[in-house]
Amino acid sequence: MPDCIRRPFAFTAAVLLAALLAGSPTVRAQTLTAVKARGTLNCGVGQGLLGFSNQGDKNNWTGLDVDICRAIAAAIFGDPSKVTFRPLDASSRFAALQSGDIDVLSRNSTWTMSRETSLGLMFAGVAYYDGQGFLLRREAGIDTALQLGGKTVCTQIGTTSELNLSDYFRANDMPLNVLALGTAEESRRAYDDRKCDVLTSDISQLYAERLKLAAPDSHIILPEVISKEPLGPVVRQGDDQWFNLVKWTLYSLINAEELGVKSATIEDALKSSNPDIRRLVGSEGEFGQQLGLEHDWAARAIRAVGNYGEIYERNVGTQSRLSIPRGLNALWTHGGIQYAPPVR
Ligand SMILES: N[C@@H](CCC(=O)N[C@@H](CS)C(=O)NCC(=O)O)C(=O)O
Repeated sequence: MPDCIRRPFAFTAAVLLAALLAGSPTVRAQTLTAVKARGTLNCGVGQGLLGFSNQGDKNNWTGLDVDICRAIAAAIFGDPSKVTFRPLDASSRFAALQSGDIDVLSRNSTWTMSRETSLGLMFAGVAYYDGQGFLLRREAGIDTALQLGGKTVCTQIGTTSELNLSDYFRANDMPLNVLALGTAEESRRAYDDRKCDVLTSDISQLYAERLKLAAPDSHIILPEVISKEPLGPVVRQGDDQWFNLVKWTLYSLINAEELGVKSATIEDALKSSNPDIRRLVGSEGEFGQQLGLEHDWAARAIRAVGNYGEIYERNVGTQSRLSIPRGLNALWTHGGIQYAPPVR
C-alpha cells in the first residue's frame, strides 16, 4: 500500500476534488494571486525538527525547510518574514496541501512516485538528499543493521520510513516488531523510555533526534543507508506557474552557490558583468516577469537567506549543532549531486 495509508475519508475527498479542480483553467494560476492578495505565504513545515524546521522563542522559526519558505516569500514580496508557518505531522501534511490550507509543503518530505501519481502533488526539486538509517544504544553492541532481527523499531505513521523498514527486514529475512507512532516526539520518547530498541528515520532526522536524547553520545547511527530519501518542497498539481516559481526559487539558490553569489555579496553581484550572474540576479533577461515576479526575484531570495551552501552550513552543516557533512548535498562541481539547470 502506498504512503499515508490511514487516510481519512475527508482527505480522499479533498484529493479527488483538487484533482477535478486542477483540470479547470480557472485554478491554474491561482496560487500566486492568492498569496499576493493574502500578503503572506502559507508554508507547511515540521513540528520541531532541529536543522529543518525548528520553532524558537517568539515564533522564530529556523531550519533548511524554513529557509526555502523564506526564500519563496522573499522572491514574491521582497520580505522573508511574510510567511505563516504551519507545523504538520507526517499523516496530515499532504491533506493540508490538497485542501489549500498551505501553498507549499516544505517538511522533510520524500519525493516518491505515488505521492505524485496518486496524491495529485508535484515535488519542485530536491532540497536535501537523504537516506533512511537506524539509531540505537551503543551498549547494544550492534554495529550492522543485519543484526537487528527481532528488535522493536520505532517509526512514524504515514512516512516512507515505515514502508522501507518492513521492506528491509523482509528482504533480509529478519523478524521485526514495529512500534509506529504519530509524531517524531512520540517516537523519540518511546525510544528514550526503552519501549523500542531502535529508532528509524531519515538519517538527518536521526542526527537531530539524537541531540534531544539525554546522553547523545551513548547512541550510534548504524552505517547502512537503506533507502533513497530525496526531500524537497511540494505543491499541488494544476498550477504550473506556482510550480515553476517554487522550483526556480530553489534552483536559484543552488545556482547562486555555484556562481559564488552570497547574501553578503549580492549588491556586487547586481553589478557583475558575468552573463550567468546577470541573468540570475535579474540584471539581464525577463526571468522574474515570466514567473509573475519582479526582475530581481532571485536576488531578493539570496539576499534574505543566502545561497544553498550558506543555508546548508547554517542549518545542518558545519555552523550548526548537527554538523552533517555535505556528502551528496555538495554541488556536482564538488563531488555531490546538487545540480540546478541554468537560468537562461
Ligand atoms: N522523509 C520521510 C519521513 C518524514 C517524516 O515525517 N519523518 C518523521 C520521523 S522522525 C517526522 O515527523 N519528522 C519530524 C518533523 O518533520 O517534525 C517521508 O517523507 O515520509
